[in-house]
Amino acid sequence: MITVYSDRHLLRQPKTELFGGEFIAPHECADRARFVLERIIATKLGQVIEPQVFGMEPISRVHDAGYLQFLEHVWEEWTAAGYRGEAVPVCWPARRMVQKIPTQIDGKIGYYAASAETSIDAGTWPAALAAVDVALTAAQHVIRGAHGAFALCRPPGHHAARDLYGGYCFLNNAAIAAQWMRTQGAGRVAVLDVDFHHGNGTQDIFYDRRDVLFVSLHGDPREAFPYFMGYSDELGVGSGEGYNLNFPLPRDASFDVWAAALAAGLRRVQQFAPEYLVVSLGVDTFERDPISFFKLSSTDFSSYGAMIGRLKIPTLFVLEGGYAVAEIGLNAVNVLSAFESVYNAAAQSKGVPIK
Ligand code: OKP
Ligand code: ZN
Repeated sequence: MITVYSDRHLLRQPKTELFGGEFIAPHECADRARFVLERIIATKLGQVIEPQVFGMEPISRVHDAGYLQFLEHVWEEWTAAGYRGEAVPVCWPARRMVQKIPTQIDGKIGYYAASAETSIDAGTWPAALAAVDVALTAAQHVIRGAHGAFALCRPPGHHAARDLYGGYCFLNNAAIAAQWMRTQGAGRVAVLDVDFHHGNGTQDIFYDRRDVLFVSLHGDPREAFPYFMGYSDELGVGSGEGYNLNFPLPRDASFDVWAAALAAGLRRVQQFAPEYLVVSLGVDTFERDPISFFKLSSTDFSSYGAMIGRLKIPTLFVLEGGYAVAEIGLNAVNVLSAFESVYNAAAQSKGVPIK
């Protein structure tokens, strides 16, 4: 399987993450990508290529124009205000307050932030743009006939809504790629989110649409970030009703419980019969992840990679979370290689040529 990777993720190296009332070293760090890349090379998963540049057009089909302007200029406005630390919001348009966009940067950042752990610095915007190019380049490989492709991108994207950043995310790489597949002519695209956290951004973007199915398995929002979305009664709205499917799972969920939810989600994907599948591949479901509470072992990642491969739907994998840095490469590549060997075996048995 081809991996798309860019060194430009190195531009995203925030110094701080607000956690438990302290500014700590961010969980979402550059070593994550480095370890995944090293594992891909060590296991000879396949070629690693650089992204092409796609520009703003595919991004503006998913995100709000004012939001994109904000992200592009927040750092210069923050420093122009005389602040010396990284950009962090401290107030929000909470319940019963007015949803107008302030002109001052503290007001603006509060308007566009969903949470405060995600510090912004000078390199954040160019790194987020490069991550989108990684996802779109990998999507292009799938459109051109690859069974699978892997977008090794960071910062991650699935918490980024049309006009909200947070949860370490700014631009929704997976959603932009799914929309781009539609723009390129695919009738239906499914997004399967297996990150530990609910993909609230992706749900928000496609909530009123029936052309993009969204399925997410995640920690119960009563107990886990993003807390305010991801319940099972969120089914979509308008013509999108029935095209959003959430599987919130409890703290003690074993792999059997998790895999049963995945099987149910995959049945819905099969019934939807998309041309392409986009997997938001967070590996923070791992038993030793420092911020999550599922209990998957490294071999469980192979098991579920095979389950996805059995669908035989051309699939774009987009990296999301995973914070047990030493094992992130093992776990991510276990999904990809099991997917690939099962897909190829299924293709052979049907006499379909292997790409
Ligand atoms: C990003 B991704 C809870 C703080 C919340 C944010 C987690 C962002 C996860 N104490 N931390 O989905 O992996
Ligand atoms: Zn996550």
